Amino acid sequence: MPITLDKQKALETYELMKLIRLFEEECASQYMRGLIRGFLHLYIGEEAVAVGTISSLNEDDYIVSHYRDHGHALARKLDPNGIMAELMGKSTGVSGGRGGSMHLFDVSKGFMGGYAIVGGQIPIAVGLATSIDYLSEDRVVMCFFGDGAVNEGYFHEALNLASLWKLPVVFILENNLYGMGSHIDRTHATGHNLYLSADEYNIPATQIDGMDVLAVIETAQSSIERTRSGGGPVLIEANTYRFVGHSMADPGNYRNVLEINNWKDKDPINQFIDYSLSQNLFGPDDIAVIDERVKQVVRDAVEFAEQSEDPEVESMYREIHG
Ligand SMILES: Cc1ncc(C[n+]2csc(CCOP(=O)(O)OP(=O)(O)O)c2C)c(N)n1
Ligand SMILES: [Mg+2]
Repeated sequence: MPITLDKQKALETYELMKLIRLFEEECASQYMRGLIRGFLHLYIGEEAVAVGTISSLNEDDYIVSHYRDHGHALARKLDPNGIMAELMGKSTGVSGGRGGSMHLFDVSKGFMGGYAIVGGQIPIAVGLATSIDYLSEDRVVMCFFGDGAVNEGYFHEALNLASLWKLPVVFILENNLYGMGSHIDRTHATGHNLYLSADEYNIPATQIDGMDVLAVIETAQSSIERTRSGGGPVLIEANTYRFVGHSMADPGNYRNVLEINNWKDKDPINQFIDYSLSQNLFGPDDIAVIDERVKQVVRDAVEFAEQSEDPEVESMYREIHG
């Protein structure tokens, strides 16, 4: 029996996914204008994973993400103005303009960072979970990583410890089939069912359709519940796809149009609209209102970021820990 949403939850789910999509399309434009510089990894196509999982957390739970972190930050309701300002390197950015796209951070939202080292965030998540355990807090840590991270040694070290110490971590493996230009057939010995790696460490793991936000919500809710009630870590492998290149610098020649179009047919936002309309959860008028509101949020974010000041040169060495 699939999960059912009430109207308010359905509208919120749609709005967050649409916000991520439009915000990131705008990021691509601002990158082309030269106002966002450096690396820019977009999450377009993967929105259902961030929204379905993060909207199922409590406000004081922790989140640790990777460099493809804008979607997670927006789903966690970090201020879109502060995110855009961070992308443009402004002092009003969520990390003071010194982190950029890959290092969004907001402790007040339990958003403990995007990290650029593939899989480097996984031991950090386990460290946070150790602190929760030590302090006997009622929190969980949600840790996002890609298929590429499964091949890193510290993924295995971290899962081993998390399981041994029954730590409250919900691992979210975003399997978008590629690590940069390499398909998982060329990088992983099995090429599929990556979630089975968790078996080795006695961690319950599930594989889900990451393009179906309802499936994501359903599995996220039960997995979070299990971990929160002392059941130890869990792992969810969400099968998904990025509709765009690895980063803005990637022309994507390693994928063919047919494959991309097949995945675009499963667009998580379109699928959710079709479902919601067919179930009378909301109507075209609701969609029009939300779309207009989201466009305004994105416009405001760009204006805020453009008008913000660059960080002071003196701030360069502030908050650096060696
Ligand atoms: C330890 C390490 N090795 C290599 C890189 C270079 N690198 C950056 S992103 C990336 C691909 C990672 O792919 P995946 O984990 O599947 O995440 P996705 O980009 O698909 O979301 C690589 C190899 C890095 N940042 N860190
Ligand atoms: Mg990947």
